[in-house]
Amino acid sequence: MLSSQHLHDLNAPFVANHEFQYAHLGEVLDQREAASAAGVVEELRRFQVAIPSWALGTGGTRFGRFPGGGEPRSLAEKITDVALLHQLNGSSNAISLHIPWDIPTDVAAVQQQLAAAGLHIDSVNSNTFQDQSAQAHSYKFGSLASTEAAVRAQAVQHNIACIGYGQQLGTKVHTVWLADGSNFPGQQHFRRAYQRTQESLAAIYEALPSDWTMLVEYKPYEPNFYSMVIPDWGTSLALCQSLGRQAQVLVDLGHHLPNTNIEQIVGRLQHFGRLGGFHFNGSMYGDDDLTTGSIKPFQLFLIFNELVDSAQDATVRNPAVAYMIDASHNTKDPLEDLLQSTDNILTAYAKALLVDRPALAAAQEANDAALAEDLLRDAFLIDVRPLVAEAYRQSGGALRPVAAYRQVGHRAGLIDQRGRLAVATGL
Ligand SMILES: [Mn+2]
Repeated sequence: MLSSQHLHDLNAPFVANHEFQYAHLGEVLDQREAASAAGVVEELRRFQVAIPSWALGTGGTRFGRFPGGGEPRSLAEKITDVALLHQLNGSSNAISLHIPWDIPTDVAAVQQQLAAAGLHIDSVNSNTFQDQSAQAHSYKFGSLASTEAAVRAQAVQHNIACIGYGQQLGTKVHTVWLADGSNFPGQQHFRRAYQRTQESLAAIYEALPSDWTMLVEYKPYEPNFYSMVIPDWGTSLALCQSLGRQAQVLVDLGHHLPNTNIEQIVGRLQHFGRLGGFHFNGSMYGDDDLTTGSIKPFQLFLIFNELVDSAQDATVRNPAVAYMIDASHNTKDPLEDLLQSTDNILTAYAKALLVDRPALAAAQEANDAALAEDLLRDAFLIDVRPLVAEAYRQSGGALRPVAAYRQVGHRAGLIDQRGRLAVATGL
C-alpha cells in the first residue's frame, strides 16, 4: 500500500498542468451548459467497476502464456493487488471471484482484509467449463445442459455451493456463464438442450436467497463452435423471464459477433428492466478480452450514452447494474491493463454525461439525423481527461495511475516478493 504522502509526492509534478487543464475545461463546459465539471467529477467518483480475480495474472491464450512475474498466489494476494488499483484510481472497490479458484480458506481473514482496503466482493462466478480433479462427472459434453442427469445435478450443486461461498463473503450476485453447446451439426438437440438448461437454472434459482441476483451471460461461440446453448441476449432474456425477477442478463462486450449493435441491446434490456450486469473488455473479432475501449472507444461511449439516458428516464425500471471488467492478458502487465481499462470506462462515461440530452431528444423527434449525430460527436470529441484525473485526485488517488504505478516500481516489488514464476491461482 502507498501512503497518502507518497501519492501526494507522485502527483506533485503533474498538479500545476492538471489544474490549468481542469479550470479551462470547466469554463468550456459552463458555456455548453449541458453539465458542469464538478457535477461530472462527482458522478465519476461514484462509479465503481469490479476487478475480476482471474485478470490479475496472465490469462494468456490457448497457445501459451507469457507471464511477467509476481502474480498473486492466493486470494489474499489478489485482494492486495486490487487494493493497490483502488488506491491509485478510487474506482475499483470490488472484486469478482471465481469458484473454485478463489474458495476462501479463512473467511474472517478475507473479510478483515477487504474491510481494511475499503473493498467488497461484488459477485461469485461458477465454473462448469472445465473439469476439476476431484469431480465425479466430466463436463466434456456440457454441464447444465448435459444429457446425463448426474452431470446436471453435479453442475447445479456446484452453482449452489458458489452461492454459499458468496454468502460467507457478503456478496449478493451469482454469475452463470455456460460453455455448453456443440461442435458439429446434429450433435445436440437444440430444443431439448435449452429445456434441460432452463430446468437446471430453475434449480439454482430455487436456492438463490431472496435478496440476491442471478446473472445469465450469453456468448455466440467458443469453446463450442457450431452452437452454444445460450448464444445471444434473446436466449438469456427468455431464460431470465422464465426464472423470475431476480434473474438478469449480463452483457459481456466481447460476446458478440463483429459489428453487433451492442448499444441497442443495452437499450432493449433496460426497456425490459433486465440489464443486470456488464463485463467490460475490448474486442476486435470476438472474445478477445483486450483492454476496454482500446479498439472501439466510440462504441463504448455509445453504450454509456444508453446507460446515462436510461438513468435519467423515470419510466425505465431497470435495477442497479453490476459493472465488472472481464479481461485476459498476455502482452501488458495485468495491473497496468486494468488501470487503463478503468480509465477508458470512466472516460466514456464522462463523455456520455456531457451529451446535450434535451437537444438530442428534440433532434430525434424531428428526425434530424445530421443534428442528432452531431450532438453525440460533440460530446465524444471533448477531451475529458482532466475530469477523470480530478476524480482520481478527489478520491485520494493518482492523477496518472499508470505513471504512478511505474514510478514506484510496483511490478519489480511483486516479483521480489512472490517470485518470477508465481502463477495466479486458477490460471
Ligand atoms: Mn464474461
